[in-house]
Amino acid sequence: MTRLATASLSALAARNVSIPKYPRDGAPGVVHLGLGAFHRAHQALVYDRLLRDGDGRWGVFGVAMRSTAVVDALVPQDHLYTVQVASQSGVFWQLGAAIWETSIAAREPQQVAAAIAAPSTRWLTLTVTEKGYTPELAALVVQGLAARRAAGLGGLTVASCDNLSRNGRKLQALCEAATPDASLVQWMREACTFPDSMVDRIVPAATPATIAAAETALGVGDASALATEAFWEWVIEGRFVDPADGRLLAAAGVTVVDEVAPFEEAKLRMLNGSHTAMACLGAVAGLPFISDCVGVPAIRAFVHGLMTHEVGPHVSRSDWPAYRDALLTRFANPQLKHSVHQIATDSSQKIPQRWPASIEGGLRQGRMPERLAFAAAAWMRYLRGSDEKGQAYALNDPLASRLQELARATAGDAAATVRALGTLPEIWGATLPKETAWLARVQRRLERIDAIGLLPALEEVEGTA
Ligand code: CS2
Repeated sequence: MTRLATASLSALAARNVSIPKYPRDGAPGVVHLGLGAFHRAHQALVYDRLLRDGDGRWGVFGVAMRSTAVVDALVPQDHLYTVQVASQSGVFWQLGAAIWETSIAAREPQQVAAAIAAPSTRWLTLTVTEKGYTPELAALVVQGLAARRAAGLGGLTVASCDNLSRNGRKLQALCEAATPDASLVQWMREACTFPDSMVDRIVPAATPATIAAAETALGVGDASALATEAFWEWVIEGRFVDPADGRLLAAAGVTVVDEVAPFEEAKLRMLNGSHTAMACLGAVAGLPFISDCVGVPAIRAFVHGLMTHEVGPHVSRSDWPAYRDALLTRFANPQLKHSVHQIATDSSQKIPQRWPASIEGGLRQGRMPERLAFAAAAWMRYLRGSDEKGQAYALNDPLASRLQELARATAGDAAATVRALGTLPEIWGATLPKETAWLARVQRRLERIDAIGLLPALEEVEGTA
């Protein structure tokens, strides 16, 4: 099988894949940190669109933070890859050509800093996951920015695109804390911008099945092939070093706004909050994919009820009922093999962004968030590391060993589990560990899950909520 590369592009053209005509050997204008599936199927395709429109400044220097796998697959393919886009109206394949150079931060930090400091670079975007916002990350960014300043170059638009609320502000604060040099901090404030942004597209981790589908559909081997949905959204705060970029991004389909918070809040709590809930339920019940979860009527009713009664009423986006309905359709997309274990990865870092605000919102109004209590109990059951069918699975989480130890040591004693896991401030915040009625409800749900199984226990929630 011929491998996808510049030399084999005619094979793709013969299969009706649109081949970009732009040159790919110029100097990249964007450095992107976090070269995962999400970036390749989302922002890199927005940059591809800008490049196709004739603006050569959006080529990407893509940085994998640690793993070498993505770069190893892309390099022999001249950094080309294909994306299968699946919606109700059918499936089509798209070629991603915006990534021009790559590097691995853990192996070649100097190359990454040099790319940030390159004269052609105008933007720095990041998808490094919730746990990636470390002092080491900030040190790398600041090293590159400091070199720009020393060389007399302009600043960058630095856009965090992770699922964190106020992600731009957080990254800016982290960068400022990374240097003792007050004049550099001042320069970052004056010469750079750190807009908040919300990105959305469901992109499952690549699977051998997607790679096989690419071979069949396209007649070339693509070790980087990805599958995604048709929907995508990028909402960004209109603070750019070059103000003209706002208009360019808008023309490529990006939503440029004054205030990202309402979009970000609805997305984190409704989409991601439902995802994490389904991930825990599905992992415990032994349902492999999100589409399997929403295919179970009780889980679908649960997610609908969760968004309708426990999340939607506390978000500021007034069109949330339509957003909810669209999400349920997206979750049900049978083409997306979105693994519950992928989403359950790093739950300790995700839950704080996704659940507590809704729980606290309900409690403040005197309403017990029954479904979130069930989700919290399911998470505690999930941490034991094997499902109800007896299948063991690995926990992937920076706190995995501590959480699993607590979950296992207290298994069978729901009160002890909730005392151990329901009171961790790094996950639940300052308030919820003291909400005794809430903790009692989580305990009750965990008792029922253990007594009769997750799906029967779920039916009881729908009966009472
Ligand atoms: C998911 C997200 O893995 C997860 O935690 O909830 O990656 C989700 O698919 C994206 O945020 C959708 O935009």
